[in-house]
Amino acid sequence: MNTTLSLACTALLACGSAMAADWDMPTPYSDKTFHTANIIEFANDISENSGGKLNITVHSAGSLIKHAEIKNAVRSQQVPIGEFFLSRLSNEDAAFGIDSQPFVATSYDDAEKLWAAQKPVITELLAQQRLMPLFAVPWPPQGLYTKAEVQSVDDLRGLKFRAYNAALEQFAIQAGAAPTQVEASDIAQAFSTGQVEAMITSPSTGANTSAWDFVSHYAPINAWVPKNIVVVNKAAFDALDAETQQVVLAAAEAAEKRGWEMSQAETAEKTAVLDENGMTITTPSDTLLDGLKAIGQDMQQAWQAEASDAAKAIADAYQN
Ligand code: PCA
Repeated sequence: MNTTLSLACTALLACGSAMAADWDMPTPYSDKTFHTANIIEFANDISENSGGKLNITVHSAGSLIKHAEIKNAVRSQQVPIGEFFLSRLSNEDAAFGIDSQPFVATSYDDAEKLWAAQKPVITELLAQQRLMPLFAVPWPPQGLYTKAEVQSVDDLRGLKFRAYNAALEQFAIQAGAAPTQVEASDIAQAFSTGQVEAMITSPSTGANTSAWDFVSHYAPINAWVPKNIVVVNKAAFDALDAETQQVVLAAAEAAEKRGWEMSQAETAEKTAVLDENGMTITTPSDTLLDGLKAIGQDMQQAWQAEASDAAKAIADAYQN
């Protein structure tokens, strides 16, 4: 060590803290959400395993940056890292939206296979924006919440329907419903003010928003298994020393594994919470499922017609 540097570093602590990085991390969903719990564990792993060289403060529920702006905030380096709902980027490239296409991947096994096909493609697309994916975790399969039992697609006609992305909006339109985009954190208010009267989401989001306060029936149609993704700005990542970079990558790998396990456990646990709170859980009829799947097929054809080569490559790899 040269003299200047050793003088500057005589107080080792001061030297260490000068090198420590503090990252703010915006996320869209509430602290009750398993994704958020998983991310807090990811952040804790990083501070511990880096010996305090990288400390991540999680700002949940859109409190620092609104969901719709998180990706661009990471891109512009307003923040170094963030989480968002992956398929919300489908307007940039259909490759980002394939996990939210109805009835393409409906189980965890399918979702895993789809993610294996999707990951290399979106890694390349995100790299063009100097973003790097760290890990992705699925929500439980998406089910239908209504104020009465739904026997067929006809029963959805005219319902004011909560949507969270373009694919769900399209699905609702084709079912004859009237969709409105509402963030997860605004669900209870949207129902209580009559803005919406039905929704498709996971048992997790249903239970976390006390869905029994505004709907009575839940049908696990398991229509798709969408993911959240955590991305980091490449410049922020590159500014870390090699050892800390390894700590981040290892924590990300552990978070992806833990997150998928948490998600699977949530499916049964949160469906039981809906039941315990008096909701009627119905097995969807064949008539209902056939009707919904027919909409899914139409949407898939439209998706294929407009998809980029990158997006089509995912579909091909997934189907083979
Ligand atoms: N919950 C989030 C996304 C998918 C899900 O299960 C939501 O409803 O907004």
